[in-house]
Amino acid sequence: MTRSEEHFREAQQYIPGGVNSPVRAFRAVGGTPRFIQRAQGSKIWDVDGNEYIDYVASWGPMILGHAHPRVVAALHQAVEQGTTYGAPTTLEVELASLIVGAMPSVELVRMVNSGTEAVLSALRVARAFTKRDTIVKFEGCYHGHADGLLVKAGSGATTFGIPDSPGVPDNYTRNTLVAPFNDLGAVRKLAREHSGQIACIIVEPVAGNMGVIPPADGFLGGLRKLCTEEAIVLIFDEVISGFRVGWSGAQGLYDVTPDITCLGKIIGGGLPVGAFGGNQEIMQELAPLGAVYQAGTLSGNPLAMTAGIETLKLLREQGTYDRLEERSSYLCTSAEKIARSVGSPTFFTRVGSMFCAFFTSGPVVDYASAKQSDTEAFRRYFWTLLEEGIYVAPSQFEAGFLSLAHTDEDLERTLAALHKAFRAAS
Ligand code: KE4
Repeated sequence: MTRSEEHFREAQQYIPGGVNSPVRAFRAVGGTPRFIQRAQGSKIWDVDGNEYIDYVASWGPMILGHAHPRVVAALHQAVEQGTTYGAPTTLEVELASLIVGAMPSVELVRMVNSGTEAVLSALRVARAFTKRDTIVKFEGCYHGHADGLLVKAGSGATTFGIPDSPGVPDNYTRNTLVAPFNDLGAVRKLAREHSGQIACIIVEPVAGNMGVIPPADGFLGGLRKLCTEEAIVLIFDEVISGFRVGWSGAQGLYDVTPDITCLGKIIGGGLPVGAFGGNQEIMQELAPLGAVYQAGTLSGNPLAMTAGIETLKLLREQGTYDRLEERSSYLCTSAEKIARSVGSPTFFTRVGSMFCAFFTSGPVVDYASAKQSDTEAFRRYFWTLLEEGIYVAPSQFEAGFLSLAHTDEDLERTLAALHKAFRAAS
């Protein structure tokens, strides 16, 4: 028995399914999840001493690579000053100013402790601001596990085939309308049918929870136009894409400005952080300025702020996104050639350094087409890669991520392993 198997058996005695987040349990691919001992740069090591080149990046945050020396040093210094005070600190102001400077939609930003918390808070503010209750989301988009959003969610919910989670009362989702991603006509139809009732439309501007699906040309701009015409709050959930696809996220890349932006992952530099921000008019609804209540014991805590500040400062340095773009393009273009050479029906998508290989001939443009993927072929692909020391997400419906720490050697080793993995999948 491997140590991961031993630890997994023990973990299941104390933790539901042995994990603190379902997708980590490897249920979609079978087998035993690897218990990770440590990580450095582009590598992670499991408790059996196996080394892997990591393309999960803790589901997105680790864009610099793991344990970046500047982040570690800053955390060492910060922890000597105490871990949390429950009082204002200059660190919160520094991270907030970095976010305001980077994100066109954000004039005021509130820190929270997860992406879920950022989204549920943003929905509350949007409903208060518009005095409307109905929200629109997109099938296959995942915005965390807040009750009203667990409707045809992506990520683990898709992996588990639980489009609607038990435990969510019907009246919690009665106000949630769902449209297919990239289908502007469907959204316009909902807006007509529910005219004057829709508080907000929330979208992952680059879908990252049903695999990676870029927005169709005109989709985001069309949502912006519709929301402006109907006085609907447009929320970009940039928990993944924020600071991933560019310094100004997807809103900068596609030049479409939402009313509220939700962030997480990268802005915490590997510590628990979420944030939501928007223009002054909307954000002033929030206590203590306005009446919308939202709070958090550890919101803006010094350690998470420190890791986030150091991460963003490093990302702001010249050429980081050009380097990520160039290397991600090389990896994915080469992988596509390999898949074609072995006759593996795959459809590749990529935006910046987030990407996906769907095991279907495609095209993949929304949840329905993503679900055409052959998850059995994906399972064979996953396990072949893992045995070759390449660690990708244990689900077809997640994103792959490249970091600034991945070396040329990492990419060449990965491409060699992909030859075997695509053969195993086909
Ligand atoms: P958290 O509550 O997990 O910090 O963030 C929720 C969330 C919100 N919005 C988007 C676009 C997200 O992708 C997420 C969380 N992403 C998943 C991975 N696809 C987290 C991994 C997990 O659930 O363990």
